[in-house]
Amino acid sequence: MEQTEHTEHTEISGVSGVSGVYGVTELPEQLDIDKQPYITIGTQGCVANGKSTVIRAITMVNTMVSRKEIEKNMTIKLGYTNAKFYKCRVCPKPLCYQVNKKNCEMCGDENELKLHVSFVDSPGHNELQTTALSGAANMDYCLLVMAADSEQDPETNEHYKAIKYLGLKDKTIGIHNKIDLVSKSKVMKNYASLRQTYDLRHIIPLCAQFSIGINYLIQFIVETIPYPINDAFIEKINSPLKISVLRSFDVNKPGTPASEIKGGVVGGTIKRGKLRVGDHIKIIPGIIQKDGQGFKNIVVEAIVTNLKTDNTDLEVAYPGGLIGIGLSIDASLSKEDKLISNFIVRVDDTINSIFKRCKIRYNEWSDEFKLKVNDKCVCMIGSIRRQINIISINKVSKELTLLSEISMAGEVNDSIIITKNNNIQLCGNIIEITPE
Ligand SMILES: Nc1nc2c(ncn2[C@@H]2O[C@H](COP(=O)(O)OP(=O)(O)OP(=O)(O)O)[C@@H](O)[C@H]2O)c(=O)[nH]1
Ligand SMILES: [Mg+2]
Ligand SMILES: [Zn+2]
Repeated sequence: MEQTEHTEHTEISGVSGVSGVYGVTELPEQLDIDKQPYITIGTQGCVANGKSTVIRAITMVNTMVSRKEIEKNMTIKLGYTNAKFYKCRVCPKPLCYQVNKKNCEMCGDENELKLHVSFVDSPGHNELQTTALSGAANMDYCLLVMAADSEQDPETNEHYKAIKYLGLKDKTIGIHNKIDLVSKSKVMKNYASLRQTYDLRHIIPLCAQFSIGINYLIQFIVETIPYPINDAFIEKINSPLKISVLRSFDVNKPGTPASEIKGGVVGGTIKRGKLRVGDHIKIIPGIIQKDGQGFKNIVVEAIVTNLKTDNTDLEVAYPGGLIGIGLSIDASLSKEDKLISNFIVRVDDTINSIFKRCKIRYNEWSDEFKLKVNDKCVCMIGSIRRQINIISINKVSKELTLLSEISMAGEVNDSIIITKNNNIQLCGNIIEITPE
């Protein structure tokens, strides 16, 4: 990466250099689905349609953990939980499929582990749409949750658009939730209209609140999602490291003695590559600070001190789910999600750049888009969210140039989403970067 007058690096002392493990080609037999989930399933859908309730019904875990979320009974931040899907070799379907049960609940036999997934629970509220989009951009499969009692659902339409533009339509399971709230004939009518509105392969009826139909959903998940370790996955993990930072924390409780204070922790999803304890990484574009009239970014370098998925310690982490990454940085840098809106790459990465201006090629233009030159919009590259100005639009070549006041990071081919007033305008890929 080019260092410019606006780009500084924080220094960390005692760094002994890059651990010499890169370039090692991972073999499939080194991967163990028991240790880490290699699949991420996200939820999408309008506020209060029951996304968190569906995840709770499957996993018995409440993904809403912050006080504000509990008080308001709504998801505000991305929620995470891992789940292991087992199958009893003896018992009949669908009850043979059980979540987080090593031994069969019915016959006591040892279950067979079929899938290990990480659920990402997105908020549905319109104002939190970019949070939902950063969840959507990191999922392999999606549960689009619709509610049987709501006729008009413009927000779910937005989420459906996101799924479509992100190329996840055929990896989405529609869930027709809250069927307990309306009559059977209304459910059927509503189902027919969902079929008209959404071009999804599967829409499954459910009452998540009382777990009615949940066994069938669990069976469906196990039987339709393929085993994750395949050639494409091996290629992905043997590519250069890139992580989307989705959360960041200070895990020290007030009053922790100085000798026990831990460094900063980020929650990230590995998009490609692998990360080991001891690796030397950089966080780009880094910390943003006001600088006179404008802003400057400070790239943060660090050593990985520990890795976790849920509560399991890992020596090496691969794509899938949210990985808790302990870093050799001051925890005040990462408190309260301060490091969201960044990528993590190897310290010597040269593929990604830091920039304010780029050109993108978008996938499709719809007449409902209201984008014009000089419009102020929001763009998302991974979890990086920026206010941008549209500099030019060429509808013939489907190219658009944008400029942000604050540095972004990424590489050619990264996917990008542009929204205006919380409506998705278009999705595309970066084709040209003007580095700082
Ligand atoms: N009757 C009924 N209520 C349900 C069902 N599923 C969820 N609910 C209720 O609907 C409300 C919203 O559920 P949540 O799971 O929080 O919805 P959400 O989609 O996660 O909401 P946000 O995260 O805020 O977008 C809660 O009060 C649930 O108890 C269902 O199948 N039937
Ligand atoms: Mg929720
Ligand atoms: Zn059994």
